[in-house]
Amino acid sequence: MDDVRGLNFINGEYRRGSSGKTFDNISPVDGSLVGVVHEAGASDVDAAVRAARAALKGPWGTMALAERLKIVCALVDGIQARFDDFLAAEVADTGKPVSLASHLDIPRGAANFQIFADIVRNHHGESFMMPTPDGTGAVNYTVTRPKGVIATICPWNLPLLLMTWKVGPAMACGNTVVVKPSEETPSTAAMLGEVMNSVGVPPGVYNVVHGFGPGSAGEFLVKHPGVDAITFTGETRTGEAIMQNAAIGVRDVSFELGGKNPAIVFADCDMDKAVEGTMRSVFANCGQVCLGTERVYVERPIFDEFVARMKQGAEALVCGRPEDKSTTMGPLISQEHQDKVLGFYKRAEAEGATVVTGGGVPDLGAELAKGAWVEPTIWTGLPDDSAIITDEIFGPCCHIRPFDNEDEVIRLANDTPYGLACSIWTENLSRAHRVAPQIEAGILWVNSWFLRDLRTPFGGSKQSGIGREGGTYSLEFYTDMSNVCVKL
Ligand code: NAD
Ligand code: 6OD
Repeated sequence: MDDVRGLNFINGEYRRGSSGKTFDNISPVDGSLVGVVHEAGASDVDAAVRAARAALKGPWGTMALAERLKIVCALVDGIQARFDDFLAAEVADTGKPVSLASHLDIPRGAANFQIFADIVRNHHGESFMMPTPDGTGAVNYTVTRPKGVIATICPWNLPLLLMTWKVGPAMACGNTVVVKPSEETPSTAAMLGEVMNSVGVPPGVYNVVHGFGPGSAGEFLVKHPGVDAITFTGETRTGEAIMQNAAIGVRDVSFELGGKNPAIVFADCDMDKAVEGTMRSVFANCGQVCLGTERVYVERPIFDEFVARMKQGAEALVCGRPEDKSTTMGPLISQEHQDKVLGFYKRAEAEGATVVTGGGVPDLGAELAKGAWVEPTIWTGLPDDSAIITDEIFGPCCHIRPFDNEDEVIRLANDTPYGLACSIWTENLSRAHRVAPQIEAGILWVNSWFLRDLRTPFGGSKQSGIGREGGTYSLEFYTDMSNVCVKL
């Protein structure tokens, strides 16, 4: 029997791909083989979409809301019951420290089902009474129905978490899904099929097709006319390609895309909190968090101290095997991504950056030599138009630049085509409330980073996304709404 982590999951059953092709899932820790993945062909994608459509009409579509939400909540227990399996699979695919995945990826991957079940259970429509010329009046009320078959295209940085962030609300709202996990991290999406079956999710509600983007499962899926809407997390350029296909048939999209997020550190910050928070926002998950900071602006009087403390923090990070308790930073996702990040490291030096720390590949011994390791890196001294300041790197690195006043730093923070997130560090509440609304980003944190209340709107401005998900904002995307107007 093949390992389910490398199999497609269609209509409640695991199967190899009709393409007849496989690809290797390689560990970014040491280059070893994690498993073999069966690439879905166009006919698999077609079968998955057809199964999803049939389930919409069948038991899932006709099930009472309370029963549906009971099943969605059971997924939380189902994942928790196999916590160690999900943890091991996520860690094997990504190389991230067990300490991180056990606190973030798997618990949030499960919790996403609970929060949206609760939100759907408590959600109510709107009603409006209106006068009419004849004096009898009319009443309007809204009704919702599932949007249909949702294509869910996922990235590799927080695989289970970012997948269930979309599948959770989609299923709670009564939709069916076809998931295309990243080719780098196929395992937990595939394993979730077993949990779906075990808690009684009807066949066809949740489907998984493996493969790549162009010319493969990703493109086949977003082009499929049986897909009603597309929810995607990934790079902005990929979003552009998907949107072109979504235009055929005028399908709705929800996009969570790339960023080049700033952090703003005012001289009146609590220095310990600002350093601790910025260390996390720059280096957590080896810098592979869409919300992560790559541009740090520090008010001049505290610039030198802040840079020195960040250097000290970065040099204290420990790269190593995920299971080692001392490990605080894992590898990048792949050697391809390592090449990209190291390209930026070289470019920074060529452009005359001061390398405060890092800039290369750590020597972790022969065993890890084939892993995708890079050093945590900090630069200063680059011009504002350097590619290091303008382009998303998605690695454990940042550039730190001094500023002199609020207007200047607001202009610098907004000087980007992206607009995902920003952290502002200040103990002056008036300043926090004054500056935050002026930053053109969807998610603004004051004296914190990645502090998530799942009821709040989440998403990016400008080229960082389209739409917002989270809380009732997810329901806007995953449901179709009608107004019923009754003349009295
Ligand atoms: P990516 O865009 O390369 O790939 C994402 C997914 O899209 C993968 O499953 C891939 O196979 C698929 N894909 C690629 N081309 C496609 C096509 N033409 N049609 C259909 N599917 C296609 O992104 P990635 O490298 O996996 O993830 C890193 C990127 O994701 C970064 O830019 C990061 O900022 C972004 N991201 C954003 C958020 C957010 O919430 N805004 C969250 C996580 C990651
Ligand atoms: O916390 C979330 O809900 C979320 N979507 C996080 C995204 C992180 C990006 O890497």
